[in-house]
Amino acid sequence: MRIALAHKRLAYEPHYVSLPKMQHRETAYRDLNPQGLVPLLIEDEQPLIQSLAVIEYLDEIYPEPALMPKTAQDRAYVRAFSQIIGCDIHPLNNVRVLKRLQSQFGADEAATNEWYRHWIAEGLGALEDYVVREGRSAQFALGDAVTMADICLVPQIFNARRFGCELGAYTKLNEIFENCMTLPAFTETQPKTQPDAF
Ligand SMILES: N[C@@H](CCC(=O)N[C@@H](CS)C(=O)NCC(=O)O)C(=O)O
Repeated sequence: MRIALAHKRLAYEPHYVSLPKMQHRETAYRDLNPQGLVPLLIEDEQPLIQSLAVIEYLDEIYPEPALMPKTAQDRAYVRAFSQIIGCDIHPLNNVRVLKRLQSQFGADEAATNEWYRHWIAEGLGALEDYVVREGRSAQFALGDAVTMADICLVPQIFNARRFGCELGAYTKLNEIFENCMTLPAFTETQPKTQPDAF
């Protein structure tokens, strides 16, 4: 979401919610997001949740530069790409899931990392095949303009690197990642630029 805001050059006031300190589970935060998950955007006193919904909202209200393509076919592709990450990869490797593996099933750090890497390999492997089969990508996931798909891919690659995943096989995804990382919207929002990054 921060990448979308940066890409559209939208000013906002950041508030940091610490996951290690479990601030996302505090009542005050849950009053805004009953799921107790980040990110959250408040606009006109209205809390907006779920990254993909918020990115599409931003694109509707602030259409330039567009993050969703013009044709229905391309939009279906961008949504499918984004949902492979946001709905099928990320939820399996979210902090609360990894913690639950440890607390309920006694998984140690090695087993947890193995779980993480398994779902990355399965998810990104399928995504690489999908992008190649579709043949719609060029510099970015769809052609030569940034879309929601790129905004989903880059943070997932950063996260996978943090867990030491082997990413060499994903030629097309790596190319897209490197192209994104030449743009200020991506470099200015990468994890190390966040004051509360851990
Ligand atoms: N589908 C939600 C997922 C939100 C989510 O899981 N965010 C993570 C951080 S990237 C989180 O808050 N994790 C806290 C936890 O798992 O306890 C979205 O796209 O906004």
